[in-house]
Amino acid sequence: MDKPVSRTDALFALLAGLAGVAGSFAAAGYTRQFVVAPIDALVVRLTPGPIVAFMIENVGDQGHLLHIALSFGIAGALFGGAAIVGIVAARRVAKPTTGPALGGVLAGVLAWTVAAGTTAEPVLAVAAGVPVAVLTGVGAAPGADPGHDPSRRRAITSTASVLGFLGVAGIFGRRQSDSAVGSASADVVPSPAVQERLRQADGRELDIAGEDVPGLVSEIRNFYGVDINEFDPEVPADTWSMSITGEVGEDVEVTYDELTGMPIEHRFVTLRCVGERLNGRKLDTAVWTGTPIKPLLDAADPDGECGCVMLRAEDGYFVQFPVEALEDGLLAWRMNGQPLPKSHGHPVRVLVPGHWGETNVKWLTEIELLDEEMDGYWEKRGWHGTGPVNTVAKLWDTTQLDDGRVEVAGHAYAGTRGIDRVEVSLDDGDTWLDADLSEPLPGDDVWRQWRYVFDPDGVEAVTVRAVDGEGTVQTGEAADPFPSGATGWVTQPIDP
Ligand SMILES: Nc1nc2c(c(=O)[nH]1)N[C@H]1C(S)=C(S)[C@@H](COP(=O)(O)O)O[C@H]1N2
Ligand SMILES: [Mo]
Repeated sequence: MDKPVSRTDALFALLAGLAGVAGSFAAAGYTRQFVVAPIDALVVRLTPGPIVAFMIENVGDQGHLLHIALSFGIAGALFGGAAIVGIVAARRVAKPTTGPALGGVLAGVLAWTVAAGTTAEPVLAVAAGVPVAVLTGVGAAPGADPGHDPSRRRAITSTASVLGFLGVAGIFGRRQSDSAVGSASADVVPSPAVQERLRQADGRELDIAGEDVPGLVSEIRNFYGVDINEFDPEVPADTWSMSITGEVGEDVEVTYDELTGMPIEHRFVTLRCVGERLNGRKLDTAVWTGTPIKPLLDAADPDGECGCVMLRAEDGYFVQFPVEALEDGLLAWRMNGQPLPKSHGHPVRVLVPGHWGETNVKWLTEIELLDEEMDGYWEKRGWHGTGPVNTVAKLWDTTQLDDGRVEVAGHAYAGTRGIDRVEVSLDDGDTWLDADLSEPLPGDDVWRQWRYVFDPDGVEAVTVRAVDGEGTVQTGEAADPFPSGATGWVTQPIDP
């Protein structure tokens, strides 16, 4: 015991760290009550904008693994640190039995404080504190068997126990995750009105041979997801309410029951994320059920000087844009006839026609009318993603047909400008040919499918571009997603 902290002590701290995180997971599951969740939220919010933009553009969808790994590490280190404090304190007491017991209790209380303090869940925090306390006590106890290397034997048994504990905690934790709000709800039968729209979309789909082009309505499980949370907010519908505040004649507050009692609309609406690559897949469409936002706004009687509004959400997200854009919006609580899934904003989200995904606030809590423009969450980080979407034609599938010809297909989207036509070039942009286009679906903000079949002889690449409903051709000038959304034409090489 020359060094204040020996290698065995460090091993026990590591085990305590693992066991504390596992204990918290066993009690809370992969939810916001899990000790890693608030730490991760903090890590995400503190990461500088340029790093976030770099990750979105270059690491893509797996980027979240980096911050979640860091957050697991921080949580483990905090519990491990508590164990070290306990072990050192136990040595100070220098009584063979009471020392380790006191050290264990001290470490347990510290670990409990960390878990309760970060998650605000004192009851669930016990599940992190107890394993840390036990491992600290064992780690601090002097050896009982003089014939063997006592600390080594204890270390081996403890490691084995912790591994076993991790397994059990994993099972319990998974069960907790599944029962979190929304995710456990079974499919419901969509209302007849929604079913009719789903059939309508089905009927207007092009006959595309390739498998990689989704239908005109995306399946919920395939619908892209983008938000600032590793752990989605859990907001029960019966406790939800939303307020319209700030520069208004009258504050308005609505509960879920009041909202869903208002006039109902079912709309086809397409969403697209400003952060996606030119030919990326953060573009999807659903049938959304909700109520128009306009009557609620009118009731609040906005009189702010900037004509702008800040939307806020349960996860701390906020975004600011013109009230005018919001006036055509929908407050939605169903997606393809299902209750809005947790990951898409349960119980209520906003849909703003034709604007980038980031204005479509999930887990909405507040609409604040402003006097002066302010940056939203992403704008603070350098993005310009609150305006209308860029026009894009995606080339998501290239398929060799049985007769030797080649089919290219995808979706085209231009927000509320609509899609007038999609053009394909087989000669590097010299000449353009009209692609087949799916019949438009009703609504102001819906994508269309396109398809083109050609003889690949002598063709090296296919380029595609859309022309919007105002007659404007999708710009051929290439730009990265950051900060204003990708531009350019999608080109795919054709294998000879
Ligand atoms: N509360 C909240 N709403 C949010 C976000 C968020 O991080 N928090 N992300 C926005 C972004 S950037 C996009 S692209 C869309 C994506 O919606 P989806 O996940 O339902 O596809 O949600 C928007 N709404
Ligand atoms: Mo986005």
